[in-house]
Amino acid sequence: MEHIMTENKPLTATTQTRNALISGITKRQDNFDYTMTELGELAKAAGYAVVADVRQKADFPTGATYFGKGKVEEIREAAVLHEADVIIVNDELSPSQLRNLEKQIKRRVVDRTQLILDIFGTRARSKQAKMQVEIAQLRYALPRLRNQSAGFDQQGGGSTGGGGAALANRGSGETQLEMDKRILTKRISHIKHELIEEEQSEQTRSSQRTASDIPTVALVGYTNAGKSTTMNGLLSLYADRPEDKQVFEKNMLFATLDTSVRRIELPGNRQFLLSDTVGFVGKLPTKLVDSFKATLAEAKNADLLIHVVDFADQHYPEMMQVTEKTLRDIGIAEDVPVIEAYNKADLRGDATAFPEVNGNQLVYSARDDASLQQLAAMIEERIFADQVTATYLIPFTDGAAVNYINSVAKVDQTDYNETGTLITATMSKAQAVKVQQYIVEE
Ligand SMILES: Nc1nc2c(ncn2[C@@H]2O[C@H](COP(=O)(O)OP(=O)(O)OP(=O)(O)O)[C@@H](O)[C@H]2O)c(=O)[nH]1
Ligand SMILES: [Mg+2]
Repeated sequence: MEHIMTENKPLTATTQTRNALISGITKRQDNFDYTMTELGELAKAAGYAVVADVRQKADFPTGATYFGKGKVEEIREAAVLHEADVIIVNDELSPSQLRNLEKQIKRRVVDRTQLILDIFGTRARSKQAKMQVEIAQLRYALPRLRNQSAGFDQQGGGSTGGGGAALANRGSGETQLEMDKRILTKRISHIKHELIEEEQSEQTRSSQRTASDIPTVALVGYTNAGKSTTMNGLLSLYADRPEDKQVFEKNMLFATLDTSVRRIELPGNRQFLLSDTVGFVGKLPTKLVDSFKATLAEAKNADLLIHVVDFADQHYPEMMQVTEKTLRDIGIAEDVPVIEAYNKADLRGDATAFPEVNGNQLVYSARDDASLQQLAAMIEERIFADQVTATYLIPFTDGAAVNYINSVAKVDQTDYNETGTLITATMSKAQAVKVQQYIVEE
């Protein structure tokens, strides 16, 4: 079964750049041009050079071949002319559309779903992310398995798409196809099982966190918006421990696939946990969203979301819509408060002033300290909103309560009298409940 796994190898390291033709149907999408630009970016992220672009103006795809007859021929000719090895299509194709197109164009066809799965496959680093991506890839490949060769090279490109050809022939009794399907199905349930075990240990970790009463804040948003850069900026100003590592940030799509959680400590012992999450993109395959639900659990359980937006990209409104829709699909409660954080203000040509706050919106740059301080102040205002300030008289016999207050609260004053320690402190209601029997003044 190992040979199925090899599909996860980085494309660029093992294969030279392949030429791709990108293609799509306008349908009735307002933002069609943008989705094509993005398809080109996704292709580059997967290691392709985009050499041609063919579009069809139509309201609906043609059933059997997705594109109309004339357009299929045009794509075939353009592929020959521009020496494209691979045809990339802007939608998810049905298994038969994919097969028919490959037969007629005599090139490997990759749909948008496959492309995104490929990128995720090359970016996944942690065990959990790798398993999540592999499940999504296998679920995509299963209905697309087929008997040998459509008469062209199906290998390479790092995809599971032509999986049928990649499996060894074990012969006898079962057909090759049945055998391949059985192997894939078995592998899917095997990884699912492992993943559940992994997630359970993960859940224990995050429930331990909740138990510690520390509020959690999650950075969410479109890929490349600047979530990781924002996390790193906040870390460099407010890291609780110097050894807290910076997360990976890069100008590429899907730089982050794993959720990282770091502890931030604002002045006055105001701690919270900040998590950086996987970015979203238009038409993110539902299978992939499903598999990443566990990773995104951090966002789901958050007390506050920071929706990071690339304000320097003219398509930011569409990106915000996609993000909001994806969050709904994941089942993130609509009542979780959100800060809309319009990032990269420094890159806007129109001399946008920043940092600037307007209600729950912040225009800022993740590379600017004043901006990050402003963001921290907004976070503080929201997650520590239900704080109570009180004076506690703690008998000398309960040193643990004193330690607890010192570790979670913002302590305003400490005094001693003959019966115990008098502390005036501010902390969340949830924390205050634990020492409420000692309250002498509110
Ligand atoms: N000029 C400028 N560049 C920024 C700013 N914030 C982020 N960037 C750059 O934008 C690129 C993407 O940033 P990341 O922080 O990796 O984006 P991300 O949202 O984590 O992206 P994914 O992990 O792919 O979802 C990087 O090259 C950053 O250096 C900013 O405020 N100004
Ligand atoms: Mg990132």
